[in-house]
Amino acid sequence: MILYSYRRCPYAMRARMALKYAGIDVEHREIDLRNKPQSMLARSPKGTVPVLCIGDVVLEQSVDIMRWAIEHSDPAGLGNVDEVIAQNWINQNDGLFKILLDQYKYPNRYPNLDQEAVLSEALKVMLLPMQQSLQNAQYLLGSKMTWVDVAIFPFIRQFSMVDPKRFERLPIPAIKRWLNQHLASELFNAVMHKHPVWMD
Ligand SMILES: N[C@@H](CCC(=O)N[C@@H](CS)C(=O)NCC(=O)O)C(=O)O
Repeated sequence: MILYSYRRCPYAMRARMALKYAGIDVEHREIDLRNKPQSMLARSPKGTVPVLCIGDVVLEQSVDIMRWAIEHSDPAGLGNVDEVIAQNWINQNDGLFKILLDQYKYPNRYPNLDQEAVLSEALKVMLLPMQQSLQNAQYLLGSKMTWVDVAIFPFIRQFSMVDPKRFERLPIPAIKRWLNQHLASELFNAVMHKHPVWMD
């Protein structure tokens, strides 16, 4: 099994965490996003990571890789979710919030946007709803961690790192608690090792 990955990509992080959690060993191929290996493009022409090749089967969406891993093995019950609620969180994160995250992270690509307005939209569409859930329960879907926490955590991490001081001042204490728990977790740290770039 081969996983094409990029260390800092939040989609690749969620896939690596799910594979690690499920105890699935893969051949890790770290890519250079500006010089993608032909062997990856031949299997997945759309050219995004993560890509998991399982024999002839190619999984080229991070959520599909997570689901596949958890179906294989789910020792702590990460897959026990209400599918509709789970999918709503993922849609909100991978849709609107990801757009705002890019706008917030790369302000020079969006010179017409006001940073404070972007931040306030991000609070409205994602961070405040998360804060609401996480102040009522330890995890996004309740008292048990699920794959949705794992899937969303890398994006909140990225958001927090754009301007850590500004993030610290945001009125979202439950998210900070949740984020710190994931940052300190064995699972996350086990998938952040550096790999040399793969050459075909
Ligand atoms: N919907 C895809 C999105 C993956 C994605 O956009 N990955 C980014 C890196 S974070 C990528 O590979 N971008 C291609 C590029 O930058 O050329 C998934 O969930 O796997």
